[in-house]
Amino acid sequence: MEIDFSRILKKNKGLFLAYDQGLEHGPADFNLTNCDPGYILEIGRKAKFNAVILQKGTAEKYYEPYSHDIPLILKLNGKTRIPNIEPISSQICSVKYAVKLGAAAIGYTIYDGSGMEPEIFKDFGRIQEEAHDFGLPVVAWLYPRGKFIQNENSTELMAYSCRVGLELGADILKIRYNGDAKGFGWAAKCAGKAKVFVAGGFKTGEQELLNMTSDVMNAGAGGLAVGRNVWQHGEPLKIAAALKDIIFEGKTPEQAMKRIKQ
Ligand code: FBP
Repeated sequence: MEIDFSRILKKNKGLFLAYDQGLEHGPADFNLTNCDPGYILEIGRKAKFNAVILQKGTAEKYYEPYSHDIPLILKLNGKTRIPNIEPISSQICSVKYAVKLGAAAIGYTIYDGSGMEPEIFKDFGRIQEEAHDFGLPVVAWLYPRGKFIQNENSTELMAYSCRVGLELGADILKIRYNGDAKGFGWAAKCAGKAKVFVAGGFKTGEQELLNMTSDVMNAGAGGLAVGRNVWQHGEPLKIAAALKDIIFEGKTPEQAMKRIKQ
């Protein structure tokens, strides 16, 4: 079956709003406002993100009223930051159930290089085929982690993660950017026809975020899947508009900054 990207990408590009941090990091990322999934979905709707990324539980309880306004990327696996074990993110939702919840794509975290890699790859192989049978794009978080990884931010591993994602059959690869624009260009080449998206990371300064977005877009990224830098921002709609200016309109960080200052 043909993979349908039309619900989550515009001109082959996208800006996704990530909100799975409650499980991954715990409520330490939240305050009284952004701990409410309804607040995040309102940002997603008003700022016209291309998709929101949720876990099963938040999608079940909050997504339905927004289902006509913002496409859903449902994360099928997850873990907390608590156990000190080799990284593995367990599957907690099936592709079939994701479809039932209205997902336009599914998300899956792969810790490439982890001692649990054989199990992770086996599970991913299965869900990738199931998702493609429904025509759903597969978004893979590719994070090199675990006791065998010496420097998870190396350029070599950034490119290796991209190649792993391509060869495992992911359609969109969500990786961390290490600040090396030339290396990112090589990583994007290694991803072949898979699209490379960049995670936002810890909340940084606006200028830094816009510069990063511009650098990766110029180096071949397909967009951003960002969370904290938007929903921890005092003016999430303005920061989203600035990111869209760079991703979809090719504006410079300086031009995009006007969105925030206006
Ligand atoms: P942020 O933009 O907030 O960094 O979110 C991106 C993301 O990939 C989330 O989807 C995920 O919950 C989190 O980062 C995982 O980050 P890590 O494994 O580095 O703690």
